Amino acid sequence: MPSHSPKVVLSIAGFDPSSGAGITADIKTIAAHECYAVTCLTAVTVQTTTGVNQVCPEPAERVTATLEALAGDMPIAAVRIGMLGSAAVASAVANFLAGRGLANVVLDPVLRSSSGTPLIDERGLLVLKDGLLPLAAVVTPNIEEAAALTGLAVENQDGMRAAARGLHALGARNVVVTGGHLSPATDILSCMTAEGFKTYEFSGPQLATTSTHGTGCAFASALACNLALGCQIELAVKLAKEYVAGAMAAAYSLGRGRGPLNHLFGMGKTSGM
Ligand code: PXL
Repeated sequence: MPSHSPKVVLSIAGFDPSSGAGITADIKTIAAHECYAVTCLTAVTVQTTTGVNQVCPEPAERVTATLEALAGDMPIAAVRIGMLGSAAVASAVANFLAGRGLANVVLDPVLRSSSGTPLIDERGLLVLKDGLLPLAAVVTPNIEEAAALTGLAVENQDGMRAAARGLHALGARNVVVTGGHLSPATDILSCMTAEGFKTYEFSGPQLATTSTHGTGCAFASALACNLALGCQIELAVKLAKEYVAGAMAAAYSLGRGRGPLNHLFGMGKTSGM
């Protein structure tokens, strides 16, 4: 029996019944990193691999009560913030973080599902930008989210770098703009340091797969785990990117739409049958 306690990683996200994205997917990613997952539900969705049919935000008071109860019970080593659903829930999360000063907060600024459904309202986007961005250790927009948050056109690596600067200007300490749809698939990490901005580039092959449902959730949760485990940001991003690539490469063919990743690909044989 392991004698040490695992690092506790908190996922603040929505519920996707198909477990490709959201809190149930995050639990798998966090378990795959040998951390302990606790969760705070922000919204219930009805969705499958083919798309999102319904979005129902949770009451903000329940979000606050959940976060305060968890933080009072366990030492939280990292946080992954995903879908927020509404401005009220986004404010509840921002107030909690401002009061607690937790380390290793990874903000995945989820605006739409991969199938295009809005997962936050207009006012919520403003709270995310003004209230949450400055509290995060790292923000992980994809290209579309980076464009929506900065108002810049982001179509290539130069655009990703410019958007990262724009996000620093909004108060973000570290920014990863993920460009999984680019060829080659390139992520840009931009860090605000005492000596100025430092930029790192991570390239990998673009994987020919339709199993892309929840890649953003998996990346942000893996990054939170790596930070919780003590990695410096550059290594944490590199390992998170490798984790997502591995989970995509090992994905099973499930569902009629964009299939889920195989989050637990590192756990040996998944079927003895
Ligand atoms: O892939 C984004 C997404 C979709 N659906 C739910 C989520 C998230 C991200 O957190 O929580 C329910």
